Amino acid sequence: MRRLLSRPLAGLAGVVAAGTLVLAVAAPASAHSDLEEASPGPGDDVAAGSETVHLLFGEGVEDGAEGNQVTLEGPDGDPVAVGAVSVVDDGDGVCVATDPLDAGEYTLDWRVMSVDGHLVQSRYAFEVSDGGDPVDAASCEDADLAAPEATDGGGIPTPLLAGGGAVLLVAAVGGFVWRVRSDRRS
Ligand SMILES: [Cu+2]
Repeated sequence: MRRLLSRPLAGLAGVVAAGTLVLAVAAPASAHSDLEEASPGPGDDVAAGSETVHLLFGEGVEDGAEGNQVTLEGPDGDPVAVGAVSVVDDGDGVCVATDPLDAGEYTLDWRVMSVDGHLVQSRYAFEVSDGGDPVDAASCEDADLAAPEATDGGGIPTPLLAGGGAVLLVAAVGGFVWRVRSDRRS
């Protein structure tokens, strides 16, 4: 009798062990705050005049972390004013206020500090049109969202832009001097 029972039990133990192994392997990949839902989301077509973005993550976002940021690039690559990130959904989601969006193609860059200490980021594109769907941002309604603030575009720090300009200027002056010299030689 004991033997008859022990076989199915051993089989069950094997299944449990195999399941634990699968979970252990899968765990690191799901530990980050990956984007699970968004509105406007990737590939969405939302109504012109929308002025809220809601992102929902698979794990908590560190409230008030300096790394939390959403930037938005509008038609023709123009930066759109976006407010500071508010953490909602008991820590799993974020909301930002934007200037009212005109029709066109948009690229959204998000970056958040996951509660596991990892900075995660990605980007996606969506469309805005007169016939688009309303943004689903119910989670943002009770949040006291920061007013949209204009950025200097693309989230690139100003010193880097200034540095790039200086390099271009040096290259231009260098090229001019070289041409003058080679003209004199001929
Ligand atoms: Cu992580």
